[in-house]
Amino acid sequence: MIPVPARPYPFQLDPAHTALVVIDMQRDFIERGGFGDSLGNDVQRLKAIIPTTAALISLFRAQAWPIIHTREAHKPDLSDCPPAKRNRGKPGLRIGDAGAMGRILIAGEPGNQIVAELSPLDGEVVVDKPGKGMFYATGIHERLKALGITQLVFAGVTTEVCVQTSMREANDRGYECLVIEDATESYFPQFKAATIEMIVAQGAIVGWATPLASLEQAVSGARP
Ligand code: C5J
Repeated sequence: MIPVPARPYPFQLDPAHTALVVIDMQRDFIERGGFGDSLGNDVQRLKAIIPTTAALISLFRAQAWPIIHTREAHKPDLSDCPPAKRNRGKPGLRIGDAGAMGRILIAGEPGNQIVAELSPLDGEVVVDKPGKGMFYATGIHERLKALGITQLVFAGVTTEVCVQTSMREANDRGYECLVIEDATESYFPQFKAATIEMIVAQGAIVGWATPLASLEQAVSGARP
């Protein structure tokens, strides 16, 4: 076990059973002209975590620990997008509508690709998820179980929507979860702060939180 300084108390990282999950670092949410931008959000806030997230991915690649990338993505025929989800938002800017980077949140469209700086490598798992959470209708739980994964380290966007939902789903399925605070972001700083507090409250009721530097130092200190 590698003890990682974290809130609310040190996280005991089990290197043989840990995977990184990078949530929805896709152009739709992060680049100008994407879904997030078209809804009036400041995408710069999300773009700013790309270097930290890249460093986190590099750390996992260097250890040959598994990496999972997710995308919020619907089928082109929208058969996996309930009307209750599609009908929200501004007309013309809804899921499946034509945007500046192709159809919004549709698999295969330019805007649905993970940003170039964080492109998955061959062998890394890429999960297209129709929900906010990574477990709903994806089969990822079975894949993680087959790999023997019991701990998940989380990064990505947005903290209070897809990251938090995925952490809560993971928590209920028995995973120990650690979120890297400076590798996740929200369009709303107060939502990010509140989410981290909710996660670590009540003795890590959802999981643990730590900055990347703490994880890096713990892992490098544990090297033989
Ligand atoms: C949102 C996400 N915010 N990836 N998706 O709709 O958090």
